[in-house]
Amino acid sequence: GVGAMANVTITQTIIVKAGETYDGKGNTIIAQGLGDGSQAENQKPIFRLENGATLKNVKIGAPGCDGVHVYGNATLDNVEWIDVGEDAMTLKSKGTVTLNNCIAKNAYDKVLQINADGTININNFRVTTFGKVLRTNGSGQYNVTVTINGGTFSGGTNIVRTESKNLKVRYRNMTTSGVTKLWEVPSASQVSTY
Ligand code: DGU
Ligand code: CA
Ligand code: CA
Ligand code: CA
Repeated sequence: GVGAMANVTITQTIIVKAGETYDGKGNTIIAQGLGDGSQAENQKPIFRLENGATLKNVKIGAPGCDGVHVYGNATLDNVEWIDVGEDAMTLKSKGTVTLNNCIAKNAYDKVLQINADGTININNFRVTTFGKVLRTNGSGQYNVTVTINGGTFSGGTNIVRTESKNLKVRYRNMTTSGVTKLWEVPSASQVSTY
């Protein structure tokens, strides 16, 4: 039958292998021993998604540790970060990541950390309290296309912050409130609606 939603305690990163799907069925993952959810680097991720993996219907509770690491392509459907840790999701190697109907709350700094070339499709994302919704790593000139189709972003510094001249962002149906500067990018020409 259909079980009630529950807390699931983990002591190791959950690995979703290439092409496989992890369906959290609405449960909340509580990590032990993977990190404290602070801004300390080198915390472990809650999930590691290998190429072509899907993560869905899951809440990530505190501590958020280093969130979700993605290697290649991935889809995240209905994932909620209740209290983002060091960051929520990191693209670790080149790929296309699609986030559908996800929620992220209470990110001290970054939500989506982009450390590789990629295509990031954001559909209906709700983020409250953040530094940057999306940040590329340092001064790296990553080739990134970001598409935001539907989003509510409240209480933060930037939607995108990048030093990359090779990042483009397109957006529509986006609502923001209390965001200091939407686009912190080398050139305004990198941002457009569609
Ligand atoms: O800049 O590389 O914050 O993946 C220094 C570091 C930093 C990364 C990034 C991440 O940018 O650790 O969490
Ligand atoms: Ca970091
Ligand atoms: Ca937090
Ligand atoms: Ca991190």
